[in-house]
Amino acid sequence: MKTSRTAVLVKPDGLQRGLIGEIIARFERKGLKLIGMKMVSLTDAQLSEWYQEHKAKSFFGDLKSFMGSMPVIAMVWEGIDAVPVVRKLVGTTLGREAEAGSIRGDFSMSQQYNLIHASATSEDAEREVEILFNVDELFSYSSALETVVYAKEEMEQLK
Ligand code: 3AN
Repeated sequence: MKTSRTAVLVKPDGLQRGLIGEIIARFERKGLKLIGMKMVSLTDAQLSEWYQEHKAKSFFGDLKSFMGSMPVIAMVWEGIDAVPVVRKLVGTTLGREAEAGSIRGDFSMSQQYNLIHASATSEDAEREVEILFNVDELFSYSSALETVVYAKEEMEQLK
């Protein structure tokens, strides 16, 4: 168990489909803590860095132009094991096959238009948070919900 933070983007299709509130609500209800959020237009340079692992893929150019075509909602969520917890809530890449109950499983039919990005590993999360946010755009505060979301010994992990 490890307290961690993870980067999330509501992609242009999520914005167009009016799913920002739905997506945020799912993370809130799970018990994750929002520590940063903004609307941002990602530059080509930011997207090249963001998707560096897909540089050689055939869809790289399309993916970048799609992601840069309109603003996205960038967020950072925090909690114990936040990276795998958020990935599970998001669901697998291909929306048609994603588990019912997950965000993609409930709302996406596509491989590219899959509504949302979530960091795959803690290392990715740290890199992605750095691409998106300045230090003064991330907030540390105690959440009133923490004492009912986590048991006492789990709370130790949050310190
Ligand atoms: P995930 O977002 O589930 O981690 P990745 O890292 O494999 O998925 O892919 C990053 C993004 O690239 C996906 N969210 C999706 O928008 C896009 N993508 C992945 N595979 C394809 C594909 N075969 N064709 C078009 N776009 C794709």
